[in-house]
Amino acid sequence: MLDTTETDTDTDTDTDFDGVFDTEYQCHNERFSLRKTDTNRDGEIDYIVEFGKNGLYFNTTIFNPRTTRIKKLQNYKMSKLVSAELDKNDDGKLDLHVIYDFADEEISRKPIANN
Ligand SMILES: [Ca+2]
Ligand SMILES: [Ca+2]
Repeated sequence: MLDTTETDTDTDTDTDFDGVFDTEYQCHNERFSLRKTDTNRDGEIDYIVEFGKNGLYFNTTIFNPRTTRIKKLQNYKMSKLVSAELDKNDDGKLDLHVIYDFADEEISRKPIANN
């Protein structure tokens, strides 16, 4: 049965007022669920933030603006960065897993096996 209380809205925002929409917000049940940004204004989304139910950062995905492939995936707990996966050699495959402590210091980094 369809829950009619669910709402989804999209909002396009021109954050630097240059007349071009660069940021898109997606709302679910009147809270932000996703924010997509074209940080270098080339028309391609290169920065995506996903918000958790509490409205805090859940994870961010950063794309390499040059290759438009995924560059970095960051995972948050209560808006605190806890871990990340990175593509160090720009081949479009995440190859390094990093874990951070409470001070955003790296406490471990280990390679991700690519196949
Ligand atoms: Ca871009
Ligand atoms: Ca790689």
